[in-house]
Amino acid sequence: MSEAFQDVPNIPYEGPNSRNPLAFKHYNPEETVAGKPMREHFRFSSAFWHTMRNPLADPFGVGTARMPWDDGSQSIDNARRRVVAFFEFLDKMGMDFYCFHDRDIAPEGADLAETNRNLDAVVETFQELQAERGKQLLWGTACLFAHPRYVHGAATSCSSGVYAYAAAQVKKALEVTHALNGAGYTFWGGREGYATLLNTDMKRELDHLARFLHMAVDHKKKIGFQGQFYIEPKPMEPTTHQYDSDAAACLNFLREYDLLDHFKLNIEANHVTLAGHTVQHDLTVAANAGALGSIDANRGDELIGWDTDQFPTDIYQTTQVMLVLLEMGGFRTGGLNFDAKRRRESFEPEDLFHAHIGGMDAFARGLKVADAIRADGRLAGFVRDRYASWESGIGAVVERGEADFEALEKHALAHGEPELHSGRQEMLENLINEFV
Ligand code: XUL
Ligand code: CO
Repeated sequence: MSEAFQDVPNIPYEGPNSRNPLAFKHYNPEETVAGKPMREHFRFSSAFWHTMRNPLADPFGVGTARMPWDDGSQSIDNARRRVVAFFEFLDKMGMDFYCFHDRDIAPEGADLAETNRNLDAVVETFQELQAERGKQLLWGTACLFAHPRYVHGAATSCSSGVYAYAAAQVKKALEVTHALNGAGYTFWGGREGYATLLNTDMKRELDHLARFLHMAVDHKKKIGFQGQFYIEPKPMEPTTHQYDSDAAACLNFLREYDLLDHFKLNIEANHVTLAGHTVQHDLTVAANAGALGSIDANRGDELIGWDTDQFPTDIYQTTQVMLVLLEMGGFRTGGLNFDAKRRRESFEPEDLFHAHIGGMDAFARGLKVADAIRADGRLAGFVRDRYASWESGIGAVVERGEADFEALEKHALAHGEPELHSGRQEMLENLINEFV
C-alpha cells in the first residue's frame, strides 16, 4: 500500500530557530529535563477517533476532512487501511502511544457476535503493527454513547436490556485492550447522566453504575488484565448533567461505592473548563487524592461554550499542567493523550501534523518553564512561607490533631487580632511570566 501521508516526512527536532512548520521547535524526545527524557515525561498519545475518524462536521455542516486512504465503506479492509495509515502517522510524529474506542476501529455488524468478530479482525492488524513499530496502547475504551440504543444511557439506562448490552460491550473492549497489552482502560460516561430529572431515578442509576464498575473490576481480575482503570470526568454534553461531572464528584462517587482502590482519573482539560474550573484545579484535586492517572490534552475556546476539543497551544496552561505533574512525580501508567481535533477549516491530512506538532511543542515548553519555576524555588518558597504559622505554636498543635475548641479559644483570647499578609497574586503572576 502506498503511504497515506506521502508529502510529509518524519518530523524532526530542529530547535527554536527553525522556521520549518513540519519540525519540532521544542519537543526533543531524548532531551533530558527534570531528570528524564521528554518522551518519558509526556508519553504522548494520539486519539484514533479524532485522527482517523473525525470527519470535522459541526452542528451546522457536514464533514470536510480529506482522508484519501478511507473509501468511506464499512468494510474490514477499509478499517485495516485506517490502522495502517494511523501507524504511519504515529511513526512520522514519533509518538509512542495511542487510544481508541472499540467502534472507532471496527464497524458494527448485524448483531453483537458479528460486531465482536469484526473487532477481533481489526485488532489483529493492531497487534501486528504494534509489534512491528514498537507502539503501545495507552488505553482502550468502549463507545457507549453513539448508537441509538444508548439514548437513555448505558450503565445508567432505564432499560436492563441496554445495561446488559453495554456490559457485554465493555467485557469485549476489556478483552481486546488486554490482548493489545494496553496500559489502561477508560470509562467516559458520555450519556451516564440525564436530560431531565422529571423522568430520572438518580439514586437507582448511580447504584447501577457502581455495580457495573464493580463487575468490570471483577472481569479485569478474571482475565488477568493489569492495566489501570480510569474514569474521565465531564459535566455535560451530550447530557444536561453527567454524574461524573468533575474530579471531586468522581472521587466522591468512587469512595461512596468502595471503588477508589480500583480507579484513577483521566482528566481532560476542556471538560474541566466546561465544569467551571481551571485545569490546574481538577488536576490538583485528583493528585491530592493520589488519583491523577492520565490526561486528555486539549483546550476549549473562550468564546464558544462547548467541548471544542482544540489542540493545546496555550503555554500558560501547559505550564500549569506540568507544574502539577512534576510535583506528583510524573505519570505511572498514564500519558498525555491528544483528545483533540482540527478545526473544520483545517481539512487537509497535513493539518493533522501541524495540530499534533503544536500540542507537543506547547507541552515541551510548558515542561521547561515548569522545571525552571521549580528550580528557581521562589514560587514554592512563597507558598511555604504563607503557611509558616502552621509550623510551630498553635498551628502545629492543630496539625498534630492535639487541639480542641477550648485550646483555640484560649489562644484567640490571649493573642488578640491575628497578623495577616498579602496573597501577592499579581506579584506571583509576574513571577510566572518571567519564565513563560
Ligand atoms: C468526549 C471524550 C471521549 C473520551 C473517551 O468528550 O473526551 O472521547 O475521552 O470516550
Ligand atoms: Co476525552
